[in-house]
Amino acid sequence: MTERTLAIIKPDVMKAHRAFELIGMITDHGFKVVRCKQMHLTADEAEEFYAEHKGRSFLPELVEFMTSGPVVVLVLEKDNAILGWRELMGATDPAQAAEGTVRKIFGTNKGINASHGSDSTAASAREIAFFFPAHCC
Ligand code: 3AN
Repeated sequence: MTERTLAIIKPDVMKAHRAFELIGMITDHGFKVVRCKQMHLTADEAEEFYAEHKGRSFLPELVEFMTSGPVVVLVLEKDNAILGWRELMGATDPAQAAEGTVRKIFGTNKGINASHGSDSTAASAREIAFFFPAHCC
């Protein structure tokens, strides 16, 4: 079934000037990029986006990292896009990620890990609406 999922190219990849290399990897794997924008998240936006992690010890570090520079936010479309993008990203910790995955290639550690991907249908709907409200595009 054709699905849409939300991807974020995190500030580490942007700082390394490798965003287009990563987008090329995404399209080479058959994903269509149906929305795309660069933005610089505020701390409020990052906290709201990661609301499910409220109270976790790593949240302040995560918010600091996600607001440390621009990100690129994309909506990807493909058959089974949600699981497919999670698989292409690899494990949260780049050290545990399989060879050839985004986090293995672009990530540094569990916090600085190159990309985000929605983890369920409900999350993809919430996250796509968060960044691309219906009126905007
Ligand atoms: P994933 O992005 O693989 O779904 P989650 O949902 O467990 O991982 O965590 C969301 C984000 O929080 C991760 N992408 C990572 O950047 C950060 N994170 C998760 N666990 C840690 C940790 N132990 N230390 C630092 N950052 C973490």
